[in-house]
Amino acid sequence: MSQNLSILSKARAEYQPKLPVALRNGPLKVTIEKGEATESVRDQDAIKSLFPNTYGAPVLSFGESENPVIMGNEVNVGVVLSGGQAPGGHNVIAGIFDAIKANQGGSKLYGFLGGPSGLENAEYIEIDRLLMDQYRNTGGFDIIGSGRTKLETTEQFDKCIETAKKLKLDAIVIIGGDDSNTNGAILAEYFKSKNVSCSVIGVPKTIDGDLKNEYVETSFGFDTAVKTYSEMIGNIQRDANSAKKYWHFIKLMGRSASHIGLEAALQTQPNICIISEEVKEKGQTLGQVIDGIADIVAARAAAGKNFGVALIPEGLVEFIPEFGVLIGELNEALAHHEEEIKAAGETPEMVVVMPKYLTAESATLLQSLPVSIQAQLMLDRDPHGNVQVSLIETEKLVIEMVAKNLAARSDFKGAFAALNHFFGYEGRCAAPSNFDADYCYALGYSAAVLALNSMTGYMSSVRNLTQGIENWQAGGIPITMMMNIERRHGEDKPVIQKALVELDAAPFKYFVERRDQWAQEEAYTYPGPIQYWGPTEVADQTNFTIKLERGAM
Ligand code: FBP
Repeated sequence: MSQNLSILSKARAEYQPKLPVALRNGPLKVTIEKGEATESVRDQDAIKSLFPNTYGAPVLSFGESENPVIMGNEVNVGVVLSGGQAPGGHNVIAGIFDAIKANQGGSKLYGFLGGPSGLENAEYIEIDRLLMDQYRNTGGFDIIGSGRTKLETTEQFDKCIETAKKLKLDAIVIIGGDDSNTNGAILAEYFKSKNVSCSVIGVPKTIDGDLKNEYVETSFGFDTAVKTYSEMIGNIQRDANSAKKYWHFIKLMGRSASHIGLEAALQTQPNICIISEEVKEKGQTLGQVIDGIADIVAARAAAGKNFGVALIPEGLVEFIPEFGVLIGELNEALAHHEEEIKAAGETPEMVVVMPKYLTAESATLLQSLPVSIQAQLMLDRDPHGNVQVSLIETEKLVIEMVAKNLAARSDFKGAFAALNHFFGYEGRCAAPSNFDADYCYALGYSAAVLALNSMTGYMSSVRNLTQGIENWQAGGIPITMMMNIERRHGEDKPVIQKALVELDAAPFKYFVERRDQWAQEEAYTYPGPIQYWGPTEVADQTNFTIKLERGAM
């Protein structure tokens, strides 16, 4: 396996990620300080009963050790990449690789192919130095691939045990989002209950930025992805402000939470940015959201400005209460009356049949939508027959509805020429920023230290991220500590709490204080491309979200 290296990749391969002080002398010269026994964030009794072997473990903090270096034992570690790509994944693997090789040159790192199914079905490669060196500081997950198989059944767990035994694994590192880390914790508990002496350790990954809490300051990949989108948004803003003839509606990835949209807004200061969590909190209807956008378009037009930039989060429609009801009713109708609805033919004919299975409110909402969106809602189904919300072209929906809204205003005398964009895949595999390159390498290195010390059910953690790398604090957080019970697919499940945008937290407040000014003025900022070399205040910058959340600006 080899990859074609660009000039940047070749030069970047030379970059040596920086490590927190405690890890700089190698994995053998690390002390582990154990905190108090921990509790889950909520539902303590229920979580404790589900995790009798791993619940309550202490938070671990790594420190520098004065001990002389004695060669450690050889270990075998397996690594799996789970879910959507996020910049820096290769550096997590490099961190694990370098740490276990520094511990003992004969240690082996296995990479499971194509995500969790590779672990389940024992499809793997050994990652050697030659292979590893080609992927250092590069974006993507292509060294071993990723996948979205969920490891959640006893049968799957038993197959993982077979894999662990076959490869004599001391540890499995699961690099994933909230669901994958939840399942990692369940796997750790299962291994313990079966006396399988293989640790399971998680690493927080997702560009969406929704896997974070008091101990996990950010998920890796968010920084790079948002900087990439912000560069593109800045470029579009400059074009809009030069040509002065288009409105650009840009949908930004982020399946559920609006962290990406909010951070991109803080970096670029657009005229409009919708935050799904705010829409939900205010109980806004789609009509009200559209009205608010149209008001800004109209006010700018009145000032002679028929142009602007609006950011729309990918998950918006799911946060609009009436839309959630409509989607639920559509799923029900299609599940119970599929034949009749299908027999009616495709939209617009379907639209005539469907409403009789909907409440009056949902029928009205459906019929108010552009026909293309009605088709997406009724025809694009996932393998379980449900509406595929992530495929709804929200940016086009918004444009059509704003145009209709403006056309109905007798006092609107401006022009509304709108273009749509969707930024998502453009950022998920970008070459990691220095922040993500360093953070990921440190997360991987810490995961290896946890593995070498037989710690299981932990998430690798690096904290104090806004304080300069010399102050970064590496360690491990028990995954059960982040859990609560939530209703999923009709069942109560232990899950890691998803972190949505908090409306009383500093990043959102910062945005709210400025957005009215940004709406009417061209306060645009143009962040430009990620800088990999140069002054530290340029090349090693983190992002607004983490700085505001941590009180660092
Ligand atoms: P993860 O939660 O697995 O990190 O993936 C996040 C994400 O990038 C979302 O932002 C997006 O909605 C989704 O993946 C798209 O996934 P896919 O590429 O599988 O369609």
